[in-house]
Amino acid sequence: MKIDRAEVIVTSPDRNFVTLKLTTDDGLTGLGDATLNGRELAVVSYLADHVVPLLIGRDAHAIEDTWQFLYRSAYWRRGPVTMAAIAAVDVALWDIKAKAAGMPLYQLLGGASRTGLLAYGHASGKDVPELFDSVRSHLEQGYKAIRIQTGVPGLRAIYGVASNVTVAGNEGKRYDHEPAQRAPLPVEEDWDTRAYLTHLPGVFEAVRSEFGPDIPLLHDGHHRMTPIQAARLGKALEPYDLFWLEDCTPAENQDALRLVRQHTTTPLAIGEVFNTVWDYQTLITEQLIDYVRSAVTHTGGISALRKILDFAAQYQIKSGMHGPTDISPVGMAAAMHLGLAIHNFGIQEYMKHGALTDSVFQQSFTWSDGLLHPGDKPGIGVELDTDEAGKYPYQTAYLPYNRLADGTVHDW
Ligand code: CS2
Ligand code: MG
Repeated sequence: MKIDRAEVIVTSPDRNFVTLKLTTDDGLTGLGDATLNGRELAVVSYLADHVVPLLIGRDAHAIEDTWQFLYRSAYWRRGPVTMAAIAAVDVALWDIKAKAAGMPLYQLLGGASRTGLLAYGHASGKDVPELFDSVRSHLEQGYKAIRIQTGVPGLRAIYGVASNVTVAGNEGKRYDHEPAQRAPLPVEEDWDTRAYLTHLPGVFEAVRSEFGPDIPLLHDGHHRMTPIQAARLGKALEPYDLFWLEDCTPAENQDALRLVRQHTTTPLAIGEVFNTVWDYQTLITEQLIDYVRSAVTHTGGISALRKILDFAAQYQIKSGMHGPTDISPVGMAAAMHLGLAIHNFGIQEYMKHGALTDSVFQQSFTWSDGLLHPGDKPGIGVELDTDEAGKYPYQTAYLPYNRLADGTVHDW
């Protein structure tokens, strides 16, 4: 079975998505997500100009060889663009192989290790009353775990608080999930770590007293603290028993997490911006984290993320796959199949895509009683309606960036 055709499909229903569609000489098709939020066109070119020409005529069953060929023959290794492109090829080939076998992909990955995937959603509010409304809404939607993000007094616009984000043409809509804004330039947000560190423990005190001690609560520090600040926050949040504190400090310097780990027992999740196992090596071998945050889309695909998670399993570290709306329905489906099969599954991030996105991508996953399941259709269970996709051309959109009060650019 040979790869006969490879198409890079860019569509922007609710946001920009990049999808690779492979077709074999006997008519089977496979999809892979190659969406890199804010840098989508870089991956489009990497795929269209440098990968697609190499794929035509290759054995579609040779997934591992194709992965190794694309990784090693490029000479220049790693990086978000390269690994998103390789991920798209990898997932599309797994989709094809599972269709050829007549099985849902998770069966080829070892079969189901659980009945469904615990998922968490993003509750947010510019203040505590608005946050409470969002938590109640997520509980009503059936979420059994909830991420908590709020505004900080004195700060104008802040990550993760939906009401501060207005996507052009959607003014006034509440965007719980789409930080990338459709505009020619990135939007500037403001930040003050001291104000944040002072404010946040009181927010979790209020949430726990309103909603009780049992519901798993998560928080995303979004790379903004120094290690000692992260240690201080982790310690301050211990009374509120978080499921995890995410991206507490930039982790290019993996050793920085040693300092955080020394000071707090709050579980730590890191890795959504990582793209190979080498980004995790110290974090895993020294058990400096509790959850691997990578998405299939950003880490070289199912073949690569499976290896990372099997490595992490030896150190009692679990999966916490990234799943905001900039992971497309194809990327989400790949995550669900992998998450269902591995033993060390932890939790799956699940931000619901918009209606327009759902009209472009026909999905077969289920969401019930707080659990996701990829479904049992052969392959990954997603089809892309190319006519619908064609209605929504790419629109320039960037993630915001931060400046401090004195104008210094800061991690967003
Ligand atoms: C966030 C993301 O979901 C998360 O944990 O970190 O919303 C992140 O900001 C976006 O995926 C960036 O594209
Ligand atoms: Mg995050």
